[in-house]
Amino acid sequence: MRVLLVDPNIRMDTLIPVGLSLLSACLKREGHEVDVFDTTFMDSGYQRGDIWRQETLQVIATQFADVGIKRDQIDIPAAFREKIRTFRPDLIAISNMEVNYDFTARVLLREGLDLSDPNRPFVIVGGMYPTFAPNEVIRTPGVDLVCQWEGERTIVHVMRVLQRGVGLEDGSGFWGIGNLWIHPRKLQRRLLDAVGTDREDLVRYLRTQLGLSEERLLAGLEGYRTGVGAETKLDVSGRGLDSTVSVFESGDGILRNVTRENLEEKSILEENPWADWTIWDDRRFAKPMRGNIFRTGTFEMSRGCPYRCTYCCNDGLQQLFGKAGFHRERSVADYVAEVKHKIECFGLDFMYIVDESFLSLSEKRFYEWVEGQEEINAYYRSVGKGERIPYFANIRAETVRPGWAKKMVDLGLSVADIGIESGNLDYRRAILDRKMTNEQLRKAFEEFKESGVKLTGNAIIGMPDETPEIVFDTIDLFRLIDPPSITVNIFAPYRGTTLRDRSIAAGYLKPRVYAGDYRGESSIDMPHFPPKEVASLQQTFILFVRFPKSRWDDIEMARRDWVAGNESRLEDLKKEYIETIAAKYGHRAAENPSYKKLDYPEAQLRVKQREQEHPSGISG
Ligand code: B12
Ligand code: SF4
Repeated sequence: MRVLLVDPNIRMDTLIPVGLSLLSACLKREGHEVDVFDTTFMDSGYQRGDIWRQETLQVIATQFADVGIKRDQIDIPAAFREKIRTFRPDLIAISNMEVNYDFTARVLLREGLDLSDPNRPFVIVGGMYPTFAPNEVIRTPGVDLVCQWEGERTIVHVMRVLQRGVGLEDGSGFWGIGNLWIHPRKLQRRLLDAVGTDREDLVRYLRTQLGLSEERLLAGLEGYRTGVGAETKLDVSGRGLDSTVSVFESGDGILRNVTRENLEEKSILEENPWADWTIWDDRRFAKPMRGNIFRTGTFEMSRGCPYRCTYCCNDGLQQLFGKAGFHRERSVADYVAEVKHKIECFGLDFMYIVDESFLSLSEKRFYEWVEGQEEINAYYRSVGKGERIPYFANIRAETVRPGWAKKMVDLGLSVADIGIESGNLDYRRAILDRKMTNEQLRKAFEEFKESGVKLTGNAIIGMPDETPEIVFDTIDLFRLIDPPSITVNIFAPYRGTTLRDRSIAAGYLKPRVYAGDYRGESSIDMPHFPPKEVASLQQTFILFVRFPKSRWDDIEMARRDWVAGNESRLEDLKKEYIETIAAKYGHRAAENPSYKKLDYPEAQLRVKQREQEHPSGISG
């Protein structure tokens, strides 16, 4: 059967998506045919994500045009319809973050799907946004299924049901599949008969005819937690599905399978095949990093973070799935084998490790990884690519043990992030649930600085009940630490996080509002610290950190001017910063970016050769 994976990427964020690549590998292992509809290089009308970082001096402008990459002017809904017409998928599988859900609902589902066609492909939506807003997503016209969190096992089970073709109309065929919400076709059809295919009408109908209040429609997390409706225990053993499940059926006929097997059984990371990258446009490998553009591959060594910062998805995931067994690790040997294979097939010259807290691991595992990375580097040398392959990792300050920073740098660590977030200890501890001391943060940076790596310190500004004074505490801590590189994000109240709930309770955010992109969009509105003020501090944050305090009056004047709509003073300061200070921190654009397009057919051929060596498919 055929599955069309969809990445509704709206801001030209490159990097190979780990989640969809794993789903593709799982589906191919079952014998399904997979294709992808990827909007990354289509002009969606949204500004490119890295522009915010460039304009606020966080990164050096890199020119995608220099490596032949640009956004194409394409009628996206028409291209989507054409893809569906030619590929004829049995399932359309869409991956969403909060920032691109509105685009998905409006542009792809509403304009791209023919809701009146009874034989239209089934649609499943997964990723972080559906995980935390299943109640809303399942009611989007065109959506049949919603996957909460991990999708590897779920999508395979869904395909088995579609293949069997039984219980599709009333949704009963899908009962028992872990992490799944179902909107039976029968019910959808009843709605369509009643109101036609217009989305606004449908939403109105759902609200009024079914008595679903706005609150109810959006009570995703709460509804899930309390299991709205009657609970039925079902025995579905013998159907190739999980053996017992709870199904919650609410009055509106939508079914929720509330199983948590994915986290409690054998770790999914132990049974996953290797990610399938053959589905992606080669341009997705091009990742700007510190002024260069590398041929980058994405890798996962562990999944889930043991911490619970209140603005992060891990807070919500642990609320949904519990802490036990949440942080899971993959075998180092399997990881090493896959990295070598991917370097060979895809000509990588950079590794981006997606783990959220790379050093949250035991000493034994750390040294296992050291050996593994040495093996990867030896391989990299043997194919004449260089001494060692540079890599990126996310690091949490308290997890940096003595000597580890040096080891990581010796092995090729080239870029890494450490979250400072707020420089005010009380705020950081009480509101963000980040218990580390300022001294721990300073020391972590010191360890890496001594080893000569360009570590990035992350800040978040504009968080609920934060004040401009607290932001200046953060600026002071950044001045003390003096990170080689700085990222300044604007707080985004993503669904599923404690800080979102706090923002709503304080009246800073309306429950229906989508959180924006934290690189540059304010979503909350605090009377004592309005969005424009927050934005002005993002504009000037790096200047306040890097210039001597004797220049602060100039910077403050430029900030006030900027708020009033006059940008010239700020532009002059930015120019001065780039000319006099940025270069000192090594911020300069590479003359010859490393990314080169690889001859894809050849890469695919090599993957095919490997498949013959490993008959289990693309897994190792
Ligand atoms: C690496 C990463 C990036 C990379 C690469 C993203 C990419 N191309 O995949 C970069 C740097 C480009 C990036 C960019 C952004 N990111 Co980011 N990113 C991450 C990070 C750290 C890891 C992602 C990952 O690979 N996880 C591992 C894989 C296995 O998990 P997964 O992708 O979620 O997929 C699994 C399930 O979700 C599910 N699933 C996913 N899709 C589908 C689809 C179907 C049909 C099904 C059935 C299942 C399913 O199954 C998958 C396998 O189990 C996450 C944090 C996290 N915990 O995930 C943040 C995270 C996803 N990012 C986030 C954000 C906000 C962004 C940005 C908006 C801002 C930014 N960081 O610059 C942009 C937007 C990019 C875009 N595409 O629109 C947020 C999303 C919050 C939200 N609720 O929406 C997260 C959760 C971090 C956070 N703050 O909490 N990001
Ligand atoms: S340490 Fe990072 S990934 Fe972990 S909960 Fe905090 S912000 Fe999220």
